[in-house]
Amino acid sequence: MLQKVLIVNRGDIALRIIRACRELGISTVVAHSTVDAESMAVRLADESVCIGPPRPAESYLNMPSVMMAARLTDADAVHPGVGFLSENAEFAEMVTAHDLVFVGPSAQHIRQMGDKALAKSTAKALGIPVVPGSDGVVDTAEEAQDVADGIGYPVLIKAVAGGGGRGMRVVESHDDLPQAFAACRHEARTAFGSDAVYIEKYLDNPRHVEIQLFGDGKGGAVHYFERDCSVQRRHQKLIEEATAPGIPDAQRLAICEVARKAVAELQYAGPGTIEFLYLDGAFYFIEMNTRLQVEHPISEMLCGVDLVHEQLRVASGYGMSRTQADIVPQGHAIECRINAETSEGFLPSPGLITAVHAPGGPGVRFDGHIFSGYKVSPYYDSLLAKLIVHAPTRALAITRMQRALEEFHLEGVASLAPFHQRVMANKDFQDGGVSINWLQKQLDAGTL
Ligand code: MV4
Repeated sequence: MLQKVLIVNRGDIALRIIRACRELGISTVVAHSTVDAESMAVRLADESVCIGPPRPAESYLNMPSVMMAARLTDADAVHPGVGFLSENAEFAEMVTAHDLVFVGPSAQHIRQMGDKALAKSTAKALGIPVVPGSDGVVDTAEEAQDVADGIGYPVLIKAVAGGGGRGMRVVESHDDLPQAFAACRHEARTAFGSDAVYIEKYLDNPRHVEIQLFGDGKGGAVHYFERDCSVQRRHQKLIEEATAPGIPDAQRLAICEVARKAVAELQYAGPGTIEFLYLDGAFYFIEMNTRLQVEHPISEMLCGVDLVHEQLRVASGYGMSRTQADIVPQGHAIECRINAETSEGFLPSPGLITAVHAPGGPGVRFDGHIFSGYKVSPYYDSLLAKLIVHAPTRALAITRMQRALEEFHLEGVASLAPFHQRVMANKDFQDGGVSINWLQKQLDAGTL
């Protein structure tokens, strides 16, 4: 087993990794910025090392500083967590070049999936259904018009280096295309340093359904079923659930199996997520994330697994603890992301937390890093805690989430808890299967 892991992250995910390491007897070092010196992760880790000032570019994204921290503390592995350096192929390479274990997939797989056009062609070649569109990158507006005329409007121009909602443009007609094409390329060049784009049919009002996968790096892979992450605002997921409601079991299982086979074929190592849009009864691949995701706990609760244990096992060369037959989904799990934002208007609410009480009881998991005296910093994302519930049925999971949200108590900063209560009580949400535009429509209409 690995002996000492350097955790290059903060907040609840740093705690999540510390907890898994503790249970496996692995020592932990948390690399932190100056403002995070008093964090719960620093308190709970065996060691800590400051890697720079608050701004992420100077600390959590500062590769030389991180490598120095690994060397100084004699770590034998680096865990990037979620966000920050977790999908940076250059960093994964650097870690490996220094004879340290990168707890994650190979740099090659990170790079392959980071190029969204290459990810799509790879997925297609592996038998995964994709959105109709260009065969890879499109170089000229004329070529783009030919593709778009063929698939029909509206179409979406997407940056190869984009993802997570950045670098996309909808085009309604043949005549609108050249201007949008030029603008999208320009934006992509400015934002990502690459103006490569590709074209897809624009899917109107789909659901976002993603599959949790896990590979052993040697051609073995399992899936941990799917999550529905459609309740989002401006590309920020707010509520996720597993499994996806209202999709026939046979169809869910079939797409999970296609995705599992693809990841096995790739000899992919560690956790990964294949994202789909689901519209009119069909799945369409959009992206693959080559990291642990924020919402991984709902799959853990559904399947009774610890995905970070699995990650550390595979990184240590022990292989996965289960085969597909060992993975049995039970009941239903829901996660609410409790951000330090107002529940009316989603305005950031930094400041000092003066009191907090975490919910508990059967089927409730609170993955948070907050405590009384914690200062919510404006430098980082505003996630205070993930509240996850598990229950035998979806209806009981909603009731349990309502009960847990009632127990949650916070003073000093605003949170999304009241917003989540409104969603849990909403008829559309309770019916299940809302689309990615549902939340914004409700907010615009003042019906939530
Ligand atoms: C799309 C789409 C509609 N049609 N692709 C946004 C983030 C990136 N992961 C892909 N995204 C989308 N791709 C086609 N062909 C709509 C979105 C999209 C979206 C997807 C998932 C979750 C939330 C979203 C919000 C707006 C747009």
